Amino acid sequence: MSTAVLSVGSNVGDRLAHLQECVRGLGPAVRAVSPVYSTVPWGGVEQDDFLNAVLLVDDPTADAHEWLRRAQQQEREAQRTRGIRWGPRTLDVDIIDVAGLHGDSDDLTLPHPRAHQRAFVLVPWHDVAPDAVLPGHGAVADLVAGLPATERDGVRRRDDLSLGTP
Ligand code: A4P
Ligand code: MG
Repeated sequence: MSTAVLSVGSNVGDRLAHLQECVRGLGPAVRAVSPVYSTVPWGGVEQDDFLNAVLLVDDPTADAHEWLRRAQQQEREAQRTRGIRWGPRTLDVDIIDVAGLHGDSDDLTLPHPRAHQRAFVLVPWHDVAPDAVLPGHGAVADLVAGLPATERDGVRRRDDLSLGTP
């Protein structure tokens, strides 16, 4: 239960710095970082484009709720405020998968219930883990291939930006 997939996103302030700071804050648990993508906002709220990436993290001492705690700690450190659902934010850290677990509690649903629909999650995840599987939905490669063109075209890889190597 120690390996997790995190989606990180920002569309307020210095977006790249927020993502870089999050990687730094998660420390040695970060095992791989995807390329950075510029992404059209998902969810119908009019707002600026996001930068998104996916992180693979591993820590044998961390269970699923510990990943949520660490994710929310990074959001707090980015002065994230909780306003409109799916609205603008300095940093969003979502837990996409924790070691293939299925689970639903008051504050954590695994795998992330909207990940299978989101190019901003699937495309960078596929870059960093081409053989990955999203529990209940199948191979990430197949999910990427099956994305509607409008969704797929909403994410653009930014090779000029980087979160560094762990
Ligand atoms: N929660 C339950 N399961 C999880 C999980 N697997 N990972 C709970 C993270 N959190 C989970 O989240 C609400 C509550 O969900 C948390 O208290 C946590 O206990 P929130 O971050 O307070 O609110 P939110 O993020 O506005 O709502 P929600 O529904 O989590 O939104 P999402 O799904 O995080 O979407 N468009 C682009 N292009 N890129 C983005 O990164 N992000 C969002 C946010 C919308 N549109 C986007 C992007
Ligand atoms: Mg969230």
